[in-house]
Amino acid sequence: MDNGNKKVQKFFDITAVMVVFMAVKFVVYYYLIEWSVYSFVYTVISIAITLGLYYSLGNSRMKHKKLIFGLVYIGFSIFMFADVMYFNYYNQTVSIEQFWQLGNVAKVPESFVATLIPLSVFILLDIPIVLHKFGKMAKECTHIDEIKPRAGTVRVAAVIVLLLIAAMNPLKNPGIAKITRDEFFINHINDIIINTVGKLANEDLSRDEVLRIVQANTTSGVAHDLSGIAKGRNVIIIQIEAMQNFVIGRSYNGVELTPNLNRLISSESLYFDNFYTNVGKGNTADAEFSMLNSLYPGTDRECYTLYETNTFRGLPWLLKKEGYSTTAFHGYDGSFWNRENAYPYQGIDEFYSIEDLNDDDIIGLGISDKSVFRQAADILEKKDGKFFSFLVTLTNHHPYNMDEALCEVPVKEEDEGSKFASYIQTVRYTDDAIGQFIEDLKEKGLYDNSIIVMYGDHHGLNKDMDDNDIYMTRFLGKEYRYEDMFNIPLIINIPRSGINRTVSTVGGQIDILPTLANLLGIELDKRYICGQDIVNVEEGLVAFSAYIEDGSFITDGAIYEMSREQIYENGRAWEPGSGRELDARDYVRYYERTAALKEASRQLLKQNMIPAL
Ligand code: GP9
Ligand code: MN
Repeated sequence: MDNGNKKVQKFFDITAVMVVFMAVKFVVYYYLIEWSVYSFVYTVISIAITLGLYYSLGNSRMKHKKLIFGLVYIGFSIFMFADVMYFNYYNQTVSIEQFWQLGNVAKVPESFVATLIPLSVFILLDIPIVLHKFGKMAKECTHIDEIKPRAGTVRVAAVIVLLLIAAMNPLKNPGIAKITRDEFFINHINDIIINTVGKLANEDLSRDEVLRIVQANTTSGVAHDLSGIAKGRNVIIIQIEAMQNFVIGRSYNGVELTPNLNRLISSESLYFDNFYTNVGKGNTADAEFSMLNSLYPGTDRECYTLYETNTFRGLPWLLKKEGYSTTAFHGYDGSFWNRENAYPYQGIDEFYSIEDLNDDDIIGLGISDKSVFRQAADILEKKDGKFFSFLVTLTNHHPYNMDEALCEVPVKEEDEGSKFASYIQTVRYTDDAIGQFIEDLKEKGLYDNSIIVMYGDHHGLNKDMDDNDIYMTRFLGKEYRYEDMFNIPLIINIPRSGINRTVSTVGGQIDILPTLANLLGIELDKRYICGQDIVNVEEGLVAFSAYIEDGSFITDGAIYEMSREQIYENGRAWEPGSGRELDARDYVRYYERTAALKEASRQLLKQNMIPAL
């Protein structure tokens, strides 16, 4: 070994050097999942726990201790890496409940790469140094006969017991609650406890209790404005991938971003400008599920998988009863989000996915919106009788890469290379596709006798990613906040109705079914409906489940963000738009209502309590 190499090795043999690398690992971790004044404390605790394991295992007589420590160290480092990526996307760390998402990540590789953060490499950089040092220590220790048998095992067990007590926080100390939420080890142990033992201990509510909760927390008014106005019409629902409301009615560099949607809004339509996404971790699938059933999605994963074979009485079932045929179209794999298995139980009889359609034009993940719409119009033309048709668009999907020849918006120099610039191109493309679809419907004589519902599924530009806040704040001329990120358009186009109205009551995907049922003049059993008819209700309310802490919500004139440690008083409320701080205590009743409705939705689904129609 030459001198230089020896020097390098000696340098890495210094314990202080190893600890510095460990410190960098944790500082980078806490920095990437939101640095706060407490992060120093968390860093110290995390290093202490790591060193506790390092020394107690290293100085033990345990067999295969090098292998065990190596696996544990590499394992939790990878977990930390996953945490920061997940946080970058969802604003939350990974729960064991989310392991299922690994499979989906592989199916959207472009989005995965776009979510990587270069700085996070420091979370993995210390691994060879720590393992090398551990190997040396372990080797030296095996020759020491003085180590008491089982002494190391007892120390390892002591570290684990201490961690368990901190994670369970039996005295409900608010300081420890914060640590439980944010310190890497304690947070994940706490998560494992909640999702295993905690769930087993959760009590089920009786059917009567659940139905009482639903009725007590939804305000089903007596007004029936616009009732039956679209009775008997074909129902066409277009769920638009990642369509946010800020593009509506706006131009960029002299180009209108959504000319076709704007034209629809100013013709015979209801336009809801205070409409918000209520998706959980199941993103697109949650938006669909909530719209179809007027239930809150779970916070953990998509209901299409969790409750695939439950009985439902959502929109397709209601319409089937009225003699409608039910068809869905989506230009990606039928298996994604478990659609192909779940749709029959949702009452959707025919599903055209990429396997069934002509994949003549691919953009991003799958068939382009224009091609899917064209093929859908041809299929719908051949339908006998009234139809329900559900189209889920795809081209405007993160990371919004599209052939330059298709990009119609000239980008300003200051926005070049940004996600924002790519996003407005695919938005404009999808808008164009919708315009073409409307023309096709007219040409085929299907337009006049239809009601066409269009809404976004969730945000496209996460305010905490890709410097979106900078570009968006410049575009909006005001700070880009949650109320902008979660704000999606809902447009209900009713040709020949003479109706043109903007509704500003707060609503979400959860409210589409009751709102539409009123317009279609269909009777609903409100006991199984967690949303409300936002044409007729006096006060809107939508609970958020993802990208912001669970427990957050929006109502008319106020948005509330729950604290990370899930303590209502520690959260904050403000006025949407102006950002003016409000007193959160004035809104606690809305929090209670949303919590009750989420629990009712969960119980209805978990216990499969919804009877078939
Ligand atoms: C995939 C598409 C996208 O089929 O619906 O899902 P998302 O990644 O937006 O949840
Ligand atoms: Mn989506």
